[in-house]
Amino acid sequence: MGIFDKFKSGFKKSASALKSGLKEIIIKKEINDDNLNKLEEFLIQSDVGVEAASEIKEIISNKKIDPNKDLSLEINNILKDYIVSLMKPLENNTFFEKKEKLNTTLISGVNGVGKTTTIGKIGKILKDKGNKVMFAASDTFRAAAIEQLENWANKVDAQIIKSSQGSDPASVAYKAIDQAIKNNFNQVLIDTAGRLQNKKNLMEEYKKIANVAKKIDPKAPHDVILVLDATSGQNVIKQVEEFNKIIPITGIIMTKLDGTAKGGILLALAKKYKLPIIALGLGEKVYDLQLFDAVKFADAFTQIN
Ligand SMILES: Nc1nc2c(ncn2[C@@H]2O[C@H](COP(=O)(O)OP(=O)(O)O)[C@@H](O)[C@H]2O)c(=O)[nH]1
Ligand SMILES: [Mg+2]
Repeated sequence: MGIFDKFKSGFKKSASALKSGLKEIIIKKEINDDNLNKLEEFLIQSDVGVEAASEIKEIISNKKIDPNKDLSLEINNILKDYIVSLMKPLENNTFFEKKEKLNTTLISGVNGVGKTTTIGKIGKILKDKGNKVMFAASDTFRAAAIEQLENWANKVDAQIIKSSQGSDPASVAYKAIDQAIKNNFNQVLIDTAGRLQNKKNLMEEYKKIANVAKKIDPKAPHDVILVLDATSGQNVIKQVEEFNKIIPITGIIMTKLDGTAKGGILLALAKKYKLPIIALGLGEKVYDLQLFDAVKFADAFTQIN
């Protein structure tokens, strides 16, 4: 399966929800309030968010569409244009460009969203581009988390700095950056423990990682990537808000877009926050991370066959 096919198949469920919405309009061969409302409903069901859904509805109802044309195609094109114009400015591939100097990235997010897995996948892309990559096992909360990151480090041939379970996450990050500087690494990816955004002490600990990193490199962390799980629905909006308050987020990665009918959440996020979208997770394997491309996303989201 090529990368584009994989991307499309990842969105099959979201796209099929939309397809059912379009069917109503196509059968009736006209765009009236009733079936426009149905389309809006389907968009909301795929987590596009109320704001974007009603905007799309508005655009379609204001367009003079020739009823002799293929309506599903026409509406699909309108939708595609909407998505591309909204999301094209959020593309950011500079993150993956080879860096000349050390770049430190803090990976944050709540429990189980896919942080550790995503670090492994990012590590592979960066390695393939010729970077020297270091992982910092700053999720010291569970022994299994350290082991999981270590497995990824072995798989993608990255270095890892770790400590024992329960040790100070900030000191692991400090050590990793220190070693990276001494040994000419140009990428450090810091794993963190999944924390609930409403647990104050855990959030303090998260903040400390960034503060300690700054002591050794005033510009660190250069990137703060929030990992979000597409299956969490509208909760992701709250997560962005809370995490952004602690340390400003420089980009997001949305995982688990394979196997959900709720891929529209990315649109809702784009509408609400203008945060760069770094990449999308479409599976559990090493190559299942796609750099975000607005046109590909729009195509995959609106595929009707
Ligand atoms: N289907 C799917 N599963 C994923 C994806 N990313 C991560 N996972 C799985 O989600 C689970 C939690 O991932 P993990 O990296 O441990 O999350 P963390 O707690 O945030 O570090 C694991 O079983 C991963 O294999 C993805 O893009 N798609
Ligand atoms: Mg983890």
